Amino acid sequence: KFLKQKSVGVVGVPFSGGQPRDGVDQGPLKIIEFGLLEQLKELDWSVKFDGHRDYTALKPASDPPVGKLLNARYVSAVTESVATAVAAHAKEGSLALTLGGDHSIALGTVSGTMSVHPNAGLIWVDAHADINTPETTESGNIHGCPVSFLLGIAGQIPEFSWVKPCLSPDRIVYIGLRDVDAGEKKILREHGIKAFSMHEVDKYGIAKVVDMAIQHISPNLSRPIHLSFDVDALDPTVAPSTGTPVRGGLTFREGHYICEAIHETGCLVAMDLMEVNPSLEDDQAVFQTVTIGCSLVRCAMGETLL
Ligand code: NNH
Ligand code: MN
Ligand code: MN
Ligand code: MN
Repeated sequence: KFLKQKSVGVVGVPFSGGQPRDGVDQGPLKIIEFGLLEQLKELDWSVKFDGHRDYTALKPASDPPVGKLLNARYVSAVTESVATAVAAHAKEGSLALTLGGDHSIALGTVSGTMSVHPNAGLIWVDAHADINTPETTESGNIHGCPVSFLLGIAGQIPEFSWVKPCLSPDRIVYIGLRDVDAGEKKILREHGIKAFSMHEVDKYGIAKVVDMAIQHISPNLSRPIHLSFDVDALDPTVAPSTGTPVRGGLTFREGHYICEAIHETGCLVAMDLMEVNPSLEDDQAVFQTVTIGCSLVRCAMGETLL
């Protein structure tokens, strides 16, 4: 409906600077090695992949903390480049699929999507709200902050001058939250941001939750949808290889149901798959996490059970 053709532009972002654990930069490599691009071709998508990006040249020689923010210059440079790549795919009328990497990358993906689809709605599937501001962040890890930058509530940070507020509080909805910092709870409340935590998933069931989430950000399917999926939204028993696992997460089927239902809207214009870290846990855990990552993407892009 909002795409010009059944074509997907894949952006592989081997970047881990938004958080402290190495290895998450190997996520995109593993996912593509696993065969995701061929799998999407099987689903009749025309696939454009310009290779894994190399961001080493963007790494500043020195990147001292900006207030509490860690690696601010590096994160800013990489996410700006991601925004350009995502916007280019969106401009061509293709779906933009970004493979991370840590979730700070969404600063770039959502900016890129909104530059072409300015009224798009954002569905953020995550254990965490990632809405800390440079003031509220306890960790200084920018992967916990991208949403506040997108909303324009992060204040002016000269290092991030390229970021334009492109999201309004009524165009984002969360699913899967269960580890939200005190400062983030306050922000969610003050801005009236719609969030379905695991409590609501238990209470209403995933089908009703996804229905309400979609209706909130794309009433009557009137707006394009950007899906930002952090694998830590899933329970650690189904997606163990991620930097900040939190128990009590989405089941295998709940994760897939979200993607299937979003596909059915016909409104999906961009998807992020973030925080797959193949250096954490054993081989079996990595296999499980990469496998589920690929199958979530396939479901969002039209794979059905029957
Ligand atoms: N809220 C914490 C922070 O800001 C944790 C964020 N970690 C994530 N987010 N993995 O998805 O540092
Ligand atoms: Mn996240
Ligand atoms: Mn998370
Ligand atoms: Mn946490």
